[in-house]
Amino acid sequence: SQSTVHVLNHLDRDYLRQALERDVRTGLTASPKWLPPKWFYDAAGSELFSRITRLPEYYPTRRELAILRARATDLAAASRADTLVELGSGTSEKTELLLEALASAGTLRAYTPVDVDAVTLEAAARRLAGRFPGLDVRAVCADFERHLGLLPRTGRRMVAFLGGTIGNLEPAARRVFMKEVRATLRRGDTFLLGADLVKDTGRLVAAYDDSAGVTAAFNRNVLKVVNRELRADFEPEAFEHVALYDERHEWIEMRLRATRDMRVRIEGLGMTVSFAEGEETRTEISAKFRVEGLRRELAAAGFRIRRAYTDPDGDFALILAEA
Ligand code: AVJ
Repeated sequence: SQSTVHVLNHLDRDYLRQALERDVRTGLTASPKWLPPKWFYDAAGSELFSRITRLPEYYPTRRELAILRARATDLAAASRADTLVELGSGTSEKTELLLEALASAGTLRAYTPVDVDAVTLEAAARRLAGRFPGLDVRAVCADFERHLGLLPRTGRRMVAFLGGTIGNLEPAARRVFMKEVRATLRRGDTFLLGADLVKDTGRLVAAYDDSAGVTAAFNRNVLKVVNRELRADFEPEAFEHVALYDERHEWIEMRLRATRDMRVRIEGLGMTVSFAEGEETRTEISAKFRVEGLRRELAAAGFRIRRAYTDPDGDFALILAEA
């Protein structure tokens, strides 16, 4: 039986352009300045993120994989899902373990990866369709914060949100997001959430400031995206990569620090933005969690906790919640 692959591109160039325009205008006229992390992920940014996941300092991917290796069979049995929907799927590398477990359990029928980067999305969809004969792969190029309404409405679904990407949302946005995921699900459907846990500050900071400079290149990539898409003249090398841990909020912040006074022309927005030497633009937060806090937030969104696992070192959590 052949697999089928459909790619639904909800993010056409106009939509993407408008969303980027709005974000860049809003973020770079704010004080302090900020840019949302979703714009890291063009093809080059996705490739840099793949390299990050293999860095010695970046533990989350390996820890989550270890949990999946140990628990995928149990998660598949507990969910009895036939349709796996993965938000922010990227290369879908870790997903294979879940798909394998669901296939072995005999329930698997369909897989819907959802990602903003169309190139990475389509490559992953084709790879997994080749790997799982008979699998109905319906990839959706969309922004998971905005397009949950486009997800499949049939079958017994598991929505997976892995890798700790939930940490990119601020607490208020996280509450809204969890409630929206809950609202798209029916009783018996499940939500599988991967989240990075609070730990020693040194290890946290090292994971976002690696010695090879890959995270720095990933951080600066957002400026290259703005240059290309909005005809701007940022000099990425004139910005320094900053990663710090905010103990009060329990999140990592990535910033780009201007190394000198600069005026940047953004032709596509008809605006010029000034940066003072030392001025920092926030490009990402990556919140770190406690298992108890995650349980509480999921319960507040209307989920019942079915499983909560961590790796043996307690670095990362994987929680299966049921609608
Ligand atoms: C893909 C959002 C989970 O926050 O750890 C990695 C992105 N940023 N290094 C994370 C990221 C810098 C990553 N997430």
